[in-house]
Amino acid sequence: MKKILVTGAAGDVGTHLRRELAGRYQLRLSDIRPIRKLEAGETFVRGDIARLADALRMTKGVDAIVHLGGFSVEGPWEAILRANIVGCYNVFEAARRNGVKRILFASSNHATGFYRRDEKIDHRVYPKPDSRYGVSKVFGEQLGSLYADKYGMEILCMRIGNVAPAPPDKRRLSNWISPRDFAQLVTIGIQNPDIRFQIVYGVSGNQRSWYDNANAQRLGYRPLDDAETYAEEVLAKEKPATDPRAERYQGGDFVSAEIGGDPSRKLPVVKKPSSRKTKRSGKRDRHPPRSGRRKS
Ligand code: 15L
Repeated sequence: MKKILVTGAAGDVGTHLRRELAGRYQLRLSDIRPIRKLEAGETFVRGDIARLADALRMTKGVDAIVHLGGFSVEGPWEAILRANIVGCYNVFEAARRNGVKRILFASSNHATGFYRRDEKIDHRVYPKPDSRYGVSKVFGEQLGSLYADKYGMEILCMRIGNVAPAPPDKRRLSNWISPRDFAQLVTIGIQNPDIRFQIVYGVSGNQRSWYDNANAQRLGYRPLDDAETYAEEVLAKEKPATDPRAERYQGGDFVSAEIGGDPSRKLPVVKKPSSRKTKRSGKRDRHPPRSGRRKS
């Protein structure tokens, strides 16, 4: 049975994953916080990924790593830097030194949170992070790209939406992922022999999805759940939006956090060297160009 390290295992996502993967793998759990109750097939290594020595200890002798550890929402730069930049680097570098080839990186929908909700994006779009947190996820993806190309490591970046038993609000009707669908994606990430460097969206098969998740499907992902099952209940409870920007962009309130000023003010016009005219009005397009694509 494969031995899998799950970093950040004490968090919500880690807790769902432990339950879903029980019995399928030997799980080595790590976190900066203690995990008191271990189930059969689990071991625990306490440590801080911001320390390379700890990361080396955690990653020794495993077959693959599910890297969930780090700061999981927007936060002060020092916290993001320590956990998500230094910590992420240490996990990748420790894996390389210990000969662990495969890493499943918990990226986030906030790596592309500044795409509008009326756009459908795939894994090739240029990142548009909506926060320092989002920037740190883009960093992790690009580190994965480097380690795949330079050192032959096998990296799956999962741009995770919201992992929960049910979608909590309207925004999450588009980016929710059920624990069992997340576990399916993780299992593909561990088992699929063809992964070199891939980006997928960690979302269920939601009718209101903002994502073309064809890349995940190509790797074998067949989500079982759809947030639409909960739509009526969720929309009945939904409070009116307080900020039009949070409503306009996929990242929600990660987008509007710290912008300050009048929320109804116009969005900044992005100037481009050569002016682009819209077909209908002949006026300059106010929005940034759609989907600058990642080179393959
Ligand atoms: C994330 O990346 C966060 O880790 C999680 O707490 C949620 O806020 C999620 O995104 C989301 O966008 O719903």
